[in-house]
Amino acid sequence: MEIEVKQSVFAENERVAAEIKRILAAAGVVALNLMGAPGAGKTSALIQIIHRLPDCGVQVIEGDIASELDTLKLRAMGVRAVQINTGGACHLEASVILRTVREMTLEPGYLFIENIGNLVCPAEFEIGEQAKILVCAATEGSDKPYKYPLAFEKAGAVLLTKCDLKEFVGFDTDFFRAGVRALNPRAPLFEVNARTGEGFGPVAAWLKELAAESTD
Ligand SMILES: Nc1nc2c(ncn2[C@@H]2O[C@H](COP(=O)(O)OP(=O)(O)O)[C@@H](O)[C@H]2O)c(=O)[nH]1
Ligand SMILES: [Mg+2]
Repeated sequence: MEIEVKQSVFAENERVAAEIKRILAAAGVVALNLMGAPGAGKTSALIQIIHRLPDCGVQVIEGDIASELDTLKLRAMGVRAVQINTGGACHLEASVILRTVREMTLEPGYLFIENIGNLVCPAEFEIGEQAKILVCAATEGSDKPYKYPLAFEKAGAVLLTKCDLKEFVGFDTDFFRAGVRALNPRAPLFEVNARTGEGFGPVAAWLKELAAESTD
């Protein structure tokens, strides 16, 4: 019974996600779903990414259980950002994104959706994105692909953040990389430091390729 209910929830979510995809594609918008644990560095990475996509028509939807802190940070940079507060829900669902997208003035470019900080549930729900970017911090430990496989399996790209802290937390890069590769042979794995911006050039190049592919 529980399985049946879950399946119908996923099926309805996927139907709505497909509708979002149609709306975004018609508007020339490439959507990215940023997932990762609370504090992994999603917003910090997004800020670095935005710096490397000038004049690319960037819009952001910020998902949080509470507060507008990340949205205010982005708006202070001149970024068009909309806040969703779930009031407790641990992931964003397509129905919420559809409502939000319908209220936005869409312009061609990128729509980054920062999901709720959580390494589990966001991976289960499509929200109309072209690709999921999984943000995982070195401080979370090198075993995370082994313990939270779905998020890594579904990632279009993996951002290993806080690489400046690797040496202080004894991060084992080879173990982490092997875990990622076992689940996801193709997704690029970018090693970055959002404090300095190191490593974000290749991330921006990947995003530009993705946009070019989607307009082909
Ligand atoms: N040392 C270091 N700190 C980082 C890095 N990225 C983010 N942080 C810090 O980690 C904390 C959480 O970052 P935030 O971007 O808010 O994470 P979010 O909750 O995933 O959006 C903040 O204090 C950031 O300054 C990084 O690459 N290196
Ligand atoms: Mg954030």
